[in-house]
Amino acid sequence: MSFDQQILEASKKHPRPARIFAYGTAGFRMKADLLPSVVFRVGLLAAARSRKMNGQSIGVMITASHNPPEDNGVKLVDPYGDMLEATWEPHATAFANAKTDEELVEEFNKLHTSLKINSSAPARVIYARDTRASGPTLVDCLVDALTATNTEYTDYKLLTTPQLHYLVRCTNTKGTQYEYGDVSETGYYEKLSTAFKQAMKNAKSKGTITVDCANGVGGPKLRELVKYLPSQAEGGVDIKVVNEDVHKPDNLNSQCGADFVKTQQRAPPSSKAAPGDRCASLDGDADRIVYYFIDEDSNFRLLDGDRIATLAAAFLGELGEKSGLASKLSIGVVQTAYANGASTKFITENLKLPIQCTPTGVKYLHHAAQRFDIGVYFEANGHGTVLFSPLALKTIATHEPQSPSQADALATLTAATELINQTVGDALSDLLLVEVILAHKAWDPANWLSTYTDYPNRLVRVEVGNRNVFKTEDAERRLTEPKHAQARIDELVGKYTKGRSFARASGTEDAVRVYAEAATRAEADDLAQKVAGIVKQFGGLALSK
Ligand code: NG1
Ligand code: ZN
Repeated sequence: MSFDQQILEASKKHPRPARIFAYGTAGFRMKADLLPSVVFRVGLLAAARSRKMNGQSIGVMITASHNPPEDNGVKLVDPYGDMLEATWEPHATAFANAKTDEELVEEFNKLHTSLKINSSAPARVIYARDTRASGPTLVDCLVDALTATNTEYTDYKLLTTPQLHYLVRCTNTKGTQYEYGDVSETGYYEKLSTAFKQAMKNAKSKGTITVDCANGVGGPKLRELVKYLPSQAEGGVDIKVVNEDVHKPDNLNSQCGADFVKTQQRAPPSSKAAPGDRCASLDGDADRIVYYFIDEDSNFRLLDGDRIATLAAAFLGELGEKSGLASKLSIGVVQTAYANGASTKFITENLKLPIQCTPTGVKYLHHAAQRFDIGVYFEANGHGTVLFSPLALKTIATHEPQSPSQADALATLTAATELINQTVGDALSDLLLVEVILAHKAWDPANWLSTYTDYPNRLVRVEVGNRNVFKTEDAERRLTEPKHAQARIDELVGKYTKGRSFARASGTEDAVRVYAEAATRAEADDLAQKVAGIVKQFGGLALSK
């Protein structure tokens, strides 16, 4: 079967702007007005991917996460709910960059031939979007591609990114022994709330939390989830939802949200939190979360992805021991070079758990985490989850507890496997997990913070002539190119007590990021500035060649 004519006709409606596109760590993301052709072409690829995967449903999420309101983006979700397989990313890039409608059809057919995709096979796509004003127009572009390729589709309208990942997995596992949950948004709330209630059964304290939803899709979705959750009086938690205005598009991620809080190291100006109040912020599509509070001396204290990782790893380790499963389940933590060195030290020396460092981008962390029985992965910015291997799930499900206390711990561990989103980092699921852990430990945020002290650090964004000249190795911790740049950084770092610094090209912005840690804040700032100076010099040199 040939779709040539249908694709040609439809593609004419979505002319490609003169620009080079690349499917990166976050799919395609840019100013929304540049995206119609990209989304149309991603739709074509989704259809091909579904056909290649025997008609399993592929997810398409239209979102630009924590970016400003005028941006948008699109990314694909593979049948098991994880991110698009890396070998397909270049196909997405090739589709997006095809110069003419004819060339696009050629790329489409070339892919079918080279991968032996049967174009008569059924194709299925499910999709959703965040609250951006450009979303509906981009959905129309997607639908044009799905129609042109005779693809069956379901429009889930507004969802958080992790909700779509959940639905993709549910859709494709329905009726199998791996069924993940009911194929509906309600199914998502039911799965999380049932697990939360179970996990809270043996908790020591109950709490209250204020959640800033970045004025994004997380707002209405968290409000919905709350309806399913027990309140503090009912043995659960009181969740106060703030920054949930999705009707004024300009408010999205503006002066609030996880990215604002993490990068500015302060609470949203609108926050009314009193000292000690537990607060959290989601990002625009609710796949990131960070916690924070104001301490007794009125200082802002951040509990970021590293903190959630250490909290979760410690708790799951304890549950493993208490339930008599410690020897049967290996726990590991996956971080990137941006993880604070103090968290890495704490995990190695106090929790005595293995750590793996991967390049930036959740797909790398996710894959690395799959190698452990229980793999905890978080980026410092708050994106992460915990993966349980099929063997770990079986071990937990078949374990016979030897005492009532083992039974209690096992019940909580079992609930955790249901509560934690297995497809992707999920701010709502992570929120409930942290609340469960704090309730079990009877901890306030200050107790949580006191587990270790972060090393002072600074992240700087450096604009250079050409960021692509910066090549790295060792999970992005060292530069291999430009030549001599790393030697200059090493020389500098050696002069600082507890100094650590690295530079890498951003995958999502036209810039190089420099990270530095040192014994004091002043030294960390100074080191970051000096390394940024080196980067500027080499970035400029490379351009002038
Ligand atoms: P880049 O721009 O490649 O540094 C940023 C974040 C990543 C990840 C992606 C996707 C930092 C330092 N980098 O990547 O962690 O979240 O965006 O959104 O936070
Ligand atoms: Zn996000």
